[in-house]
Amino acid sequence: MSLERELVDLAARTAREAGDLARARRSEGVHLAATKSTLADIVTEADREVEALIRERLQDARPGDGFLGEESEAERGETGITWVVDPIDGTVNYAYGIPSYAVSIAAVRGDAVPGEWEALAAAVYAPVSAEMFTAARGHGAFVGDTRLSVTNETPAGALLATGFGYDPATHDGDLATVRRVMTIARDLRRAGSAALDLAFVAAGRLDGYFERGLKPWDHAAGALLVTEAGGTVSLIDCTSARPMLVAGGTEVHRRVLDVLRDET
Ligand code: LIP
Repeated sequence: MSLERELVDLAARTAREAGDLARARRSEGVHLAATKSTLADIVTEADREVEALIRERLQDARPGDGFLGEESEAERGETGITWVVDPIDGTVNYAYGIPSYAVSIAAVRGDAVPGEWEALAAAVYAPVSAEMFTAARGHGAFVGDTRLSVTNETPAGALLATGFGYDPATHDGDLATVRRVMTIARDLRRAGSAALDLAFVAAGRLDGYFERGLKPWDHAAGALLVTEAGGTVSLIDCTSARPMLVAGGTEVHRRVLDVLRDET
């Protein structure tokens, strides 16, 4: 079995167990553990418990790998492989009882820096729909056993998704960006989970996605789903505090980039 297939099998097994724990905790009632960058940037006790489970399972299976997770200390490994993990992506949805949240687990080779790493395997598991999105580098992207493919034709305009950060001071600028991108869109969705937005682009349920200010764990797995489904993903303005991620079929990706570049 190739390394990529070994990693994706481990990622999927772990994501499923972690997602089922998250769903169980949600049914028992969610407890706020802390706020982070702003009052809106929350972490629940379930976020921390789920990440601890993921970390333990991955460490047991592959001791020596690195780990970069949203809720715990980063750890450099010695195998050249780092796990990039968002235990509950869509945390605010999760806290409010909105079912659009997912466990996002990616295995990357090289430094755990977006744009520098080589993503090898990805699993995005949505516990409420029980949909498991997976990709192994060079082997395609799937939901369950169904192969995924991005859209290419958008005669009525592109169905796009985006998101907004937790800092209200950034909302005005992000809305100005939305206003510009809407010139090439048929409509816009804002579901609240970058991992699921990217999985939906890979599945052809969205034509494209753009968002400024994502963290590495928000997009590490979803970006591989998109590229293994035939799409393109770019991270621009990388030197800024809030890089912009753009994902889609090649034509939609290009058109969004063109609009964003006209903005500057
Ligand atoms: C979330 C992203 C979402 C973004 C939110 C937040 P979290 O990640 O998935 O796309 O709009 O601001 O960053 O905080 O739920 O892991």
